[in-house]
Amino acid sequence: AKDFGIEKSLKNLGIKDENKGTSTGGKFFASGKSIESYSPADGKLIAKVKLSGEKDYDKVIESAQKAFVEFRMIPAPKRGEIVRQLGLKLREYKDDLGKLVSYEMGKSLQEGLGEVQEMIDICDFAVGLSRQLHGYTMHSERPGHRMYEQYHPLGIVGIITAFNFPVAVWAWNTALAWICGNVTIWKPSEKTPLCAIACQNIMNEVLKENNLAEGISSVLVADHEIGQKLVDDKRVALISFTGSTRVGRMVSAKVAERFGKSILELGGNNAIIISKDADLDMSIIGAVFGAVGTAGQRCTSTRRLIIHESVYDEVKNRLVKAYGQLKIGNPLDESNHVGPLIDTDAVKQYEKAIEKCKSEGGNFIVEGGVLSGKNYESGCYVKPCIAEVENSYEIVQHETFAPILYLIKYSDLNEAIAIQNDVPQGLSSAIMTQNLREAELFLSHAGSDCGIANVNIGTSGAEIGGAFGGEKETGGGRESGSDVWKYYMRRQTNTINYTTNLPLAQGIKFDL
Ligand code: UN1
Repeated sequence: AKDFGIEKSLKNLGIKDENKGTSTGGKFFASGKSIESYSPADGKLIAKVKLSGEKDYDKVIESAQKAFVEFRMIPAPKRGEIVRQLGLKLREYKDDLGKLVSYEMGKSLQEGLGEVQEMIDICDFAVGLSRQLHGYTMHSERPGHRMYEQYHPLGIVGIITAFNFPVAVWAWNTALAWICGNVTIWKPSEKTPLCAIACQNIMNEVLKENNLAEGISSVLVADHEIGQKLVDDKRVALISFTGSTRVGRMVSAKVAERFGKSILELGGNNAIIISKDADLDMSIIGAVFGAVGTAGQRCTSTRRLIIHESVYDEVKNRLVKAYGQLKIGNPLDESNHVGPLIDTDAVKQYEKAIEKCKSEGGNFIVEGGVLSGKNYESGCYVKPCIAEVENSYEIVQHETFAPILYLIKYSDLNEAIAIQNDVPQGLSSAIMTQNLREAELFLSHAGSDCGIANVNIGTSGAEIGGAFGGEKETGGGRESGSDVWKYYMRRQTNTINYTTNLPLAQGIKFDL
């Protein structure tokens, strides 16, 4: 038996022992092979899923194409109403879905619930936005002419997501895509298939209650070959991809080759600068949560601390003490701070990174290690660890999805900013300081080169209202808030002549 009431939540979410991985909004179907989803929390089998096969793929695309023709004609605020209803349903299912996220992915229950909250928030945001898909109007250089700009739906949006935010990233994309008049096809991570089926079940209820066509919201729980098909498919106007830089590089090239659009959310290598003028109590909490939250498996996780020499020893000692207090265990048990990694492959990556760090000269002040024995039967629990390093180490330049925190010392803020920027990735960054000059320099064009730059908060836990994403090898994409909706639409400039003359622009004369 599974603990923490998970059986009941699975039932409420429509997860059976054996599930099928494809849906276009109605019944689930699948013709591919079967996979099993195990919980990294207790190592138990949660359920089986039959994957989508090639012919399921074709069916999904055809159904999406058909649905788009209808869906784009539904007024945007009416599409917003559908998203509003999804937000209401998510409120109803929040506890169950948060619990499933925690159980299947391994993040703490608090973070699982937080993830569902992000889904609810983006729905609310999108509802308001559905009446604000504004374009500019501008003055024409020709008399009796009017110019304006409008945004039209793109078509099919393909959403490929990672295991670490198994539900929220789908919602960031779908909520915007739908109000913009697109239809969506989701290929979730194979590591968290049940979270995807649960989301689709919830959306299917909304679609059914509104008598909406199949094909508006589809899911393909499938292997990477089907993912590749989606990326290569000319009928898919936009690919929103969240995952590693390695895979993102291929996705980016493939989509560009066919002149498709892409939104890339790839790796991060996020640092907090802890200045001589930092509030150290806040800094420690921010750093520890950033490094060990979600067991270091957020793309926004804090991987590096760049600490001023005058406070270095104190920060170091306080971190060692804080890490000594961390409770590692079942993420559904709210007395634990740190849950498991997603699977034993991730554990191997963690071990390899520690070894590599040591071989490059890293000095571990909090040792890592894999936990075993009672309560750690899944083999996925590891100890968060801390190493003193040089920023130039190969392993420090690389994103390891695990709770390994690197400490680097600095003496001058410009040097700290240079260190913070001197990695291939550019997602999130932060400075802890009470000094206005330092904060402003960090945020200036001579400061952080990341898509996210914070003052006196950590690197993770971005709110949905802002644009989320990063520069350099993070891929340059933006998701969720602000004016990100524009990525999900095609832009059109319109010029209308309401006179009886036909003057040409640029003063060109052309008489017959
Ligand atoms: C991710 O890790 O892919 O900023 C997304 C955060 C979350 C999103 C992380 N709101 O930490």
